[in-house]
Amino acid sequence: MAAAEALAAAMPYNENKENEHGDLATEPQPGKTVEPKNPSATGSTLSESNVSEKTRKLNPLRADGGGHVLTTNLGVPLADNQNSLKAGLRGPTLMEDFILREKITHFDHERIPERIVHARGSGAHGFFETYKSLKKYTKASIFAEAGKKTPVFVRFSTVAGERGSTDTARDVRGFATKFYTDEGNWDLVGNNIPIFFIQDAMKFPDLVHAVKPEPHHAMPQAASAHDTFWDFVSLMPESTHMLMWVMSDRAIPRSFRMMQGFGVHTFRLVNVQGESVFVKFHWNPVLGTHSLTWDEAVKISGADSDFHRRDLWEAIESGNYPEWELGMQIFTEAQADKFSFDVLDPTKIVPEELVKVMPVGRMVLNRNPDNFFAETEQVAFGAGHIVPGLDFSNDPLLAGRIHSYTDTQISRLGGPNFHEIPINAPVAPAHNNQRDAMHRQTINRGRVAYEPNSLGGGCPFQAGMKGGFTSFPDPRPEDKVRGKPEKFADHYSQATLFFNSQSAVEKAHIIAAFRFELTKVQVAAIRSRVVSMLANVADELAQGVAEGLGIEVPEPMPKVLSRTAKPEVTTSKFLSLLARPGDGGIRTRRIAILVADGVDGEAATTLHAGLLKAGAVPRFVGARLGQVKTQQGEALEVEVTLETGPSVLYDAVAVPGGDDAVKQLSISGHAQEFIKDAYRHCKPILAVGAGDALLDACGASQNTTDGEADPGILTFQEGEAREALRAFIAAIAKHRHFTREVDPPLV
Ligand code: HDE
Repeated sequence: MAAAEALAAAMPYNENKENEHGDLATEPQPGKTVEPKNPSATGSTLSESNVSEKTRKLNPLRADGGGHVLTTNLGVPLADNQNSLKAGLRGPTLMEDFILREKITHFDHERIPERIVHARGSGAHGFFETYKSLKKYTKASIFAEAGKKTPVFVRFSTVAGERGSTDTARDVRGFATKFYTDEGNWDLVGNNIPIFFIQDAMKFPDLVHAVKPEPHHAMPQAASAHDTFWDFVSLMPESTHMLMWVMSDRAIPRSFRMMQGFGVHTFRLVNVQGESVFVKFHWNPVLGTHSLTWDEAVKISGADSDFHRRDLWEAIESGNYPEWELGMQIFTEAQADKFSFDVLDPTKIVPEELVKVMPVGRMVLNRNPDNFFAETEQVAFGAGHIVPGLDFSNDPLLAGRIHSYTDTQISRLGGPNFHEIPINAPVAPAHNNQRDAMHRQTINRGRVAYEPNSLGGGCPFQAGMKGGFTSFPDPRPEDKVRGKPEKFADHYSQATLFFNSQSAVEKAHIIAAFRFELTKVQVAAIRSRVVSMLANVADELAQGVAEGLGIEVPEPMPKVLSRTAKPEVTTSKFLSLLARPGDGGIRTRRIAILVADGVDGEAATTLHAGLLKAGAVPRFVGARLGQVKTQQGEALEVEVTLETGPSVLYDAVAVPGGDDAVKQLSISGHAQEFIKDAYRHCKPILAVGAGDALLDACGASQNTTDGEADPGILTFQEGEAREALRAFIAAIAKHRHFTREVDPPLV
């Protein structure tokens, strides 16, 4: 089904949709009730720990309410769900009303603590498919053979904002994937930026306290543009490289579907012989990496603070399943020892020129959660959730994470049994002697809850070195110390590499982002300290930011190392967003077609149909809902209003022409704003016939820019809608047309 048709159908909940996913439909579905395994098949009888069938029938984990009468939580049918029990119609409500009390008590406790970081997120189900066997490197069953499919659940998030905060804040995005492998759950809890602010877990609470709303007045929400954040990072030069990424357009993605993901740390792969190599994980989106502009991101926050959540949901509902390729950078310890940087330092990348990214599989997200709370909110990722064939490196940031995630789930999800919540439960059967605790679901049978035992036939028993998880020995006898290796102290080489690898437009955006953030910082000394840090990265950067703040570039911040190892590469083409355009299509791009009475209906419908056919989501946008009459005398249904669907919610805009329509639009403040914003945000703008006049009225026509012609402003004569459509599609596929960018922006 074409994207827009599906979206237009408003997508009611489809009970059968699990069956649309081909092969996976027959496989265990995380979050779904899994039928209990046959106890004899697991070799265990007395210690069988799955929920018994009887319990499941009595207490179904999934409830849809269809065809049933209302009951209390204990199954008592309700005669009246409208009125509390009163002594007389105008009398007091009685304590005796156990039905009201149960309902209100449950409601009072509906909220659970939000995540301390990454509170705001959106999730989806899907699968991962391995391209070819990686047995040479790892015994992980997920990578054992070509074509092997593993169910996944992914949660994307922002870091700093609270649960209800806006989606388009400038922030790192979480990209956490839970693989339900047949040897247990593996969580790749990554971000959309390949490095991090700090090098050691010891500093994480400080970083988070600094970036979160300031504690005295709880402001600002979901923003790093405030004093405490910049105070902290300017005293932590190791954050310089990460600041480059966070001030780049990476931190304002167009869509979760259009951003990369990274495991950040160096991990290990371990094969059946016990040999190990290092690995870095990369997710690359098929649609390419695309970003918003800052002005647009700010305005989207007002127009639709669920912008990314809605985008992900609608894409999946309309059958446009987001897809990423998983890549691995694999290298040996001996290679790593020769690098100019330390691979255990999470503030460093391994440049792709140095170690290629090898594609190993693809991930497709093809099912929205049935219930946000039960799945997306209760999903519990853990950096310590790994499976045989994978292992940790000694990255000191990773070490802290291995501890932190389980610990945080205990208070967030109310105890240590969070693994029993359907979204967290493995599809691989779990057997052990852990028992009891808050909210225990499993009814363990038998009297044996210890190992070794003879009374339970010795079950469950150790899998042994071959089948079980074993840690790579990594022999490195050294003294216990609190300290860091010397290469960790090179805080600037890779920040410079990143900046120098950006296009001119991206550099300008980074400078503008620093300017914006630091302008909001109240203490001048902090602003100046940040610029002194940037002076160690690139003159152009420090100069640009200083100018924006109205100060001189201060002395560069003293460096810890006077000499650093010569970097292997000084620019990397892989670091520019523009180098990752994706497959060049316009699928799921949202296109506004502005209409009013008298619109050229032929042009409008030709554009609408053509865009729909190309997989985009066109919308007739008008002053109010209802119909407009075309110049040909036909009726055209307005789908969205200028008021509820401003330009920032679209990727491109077309003005189909028709004298009367253009006259009306030209005097509408909303329509003018629409075009001006599309122009300011460098989006493709098409005018057919008289439509050109609206562009002129908004200062958005071709000749308002100096120099180069703007390939994103397209004008065609009346009757040329087909030619216009072709050119428009090509321009949309380019995403943005930055040749027109001027700073400060047009008013
Ligand atoms: Fe996290 N992080 N983190 N983090 N993190 C959490 O776990 C933590 C770090 C990341 O969608 C928490 O369940 C420490 C790096 C994601 O549910 C918590 C350190 C990276 C998510 C926690 C880090 C991440 C979290 C909060 C430094 C990228 C959201 C709630 C030592 C590789 C997962 C929770 C989701 C969430 C701790 C640093 C990614 C508190 C201690 C580096 C994507 O446990």
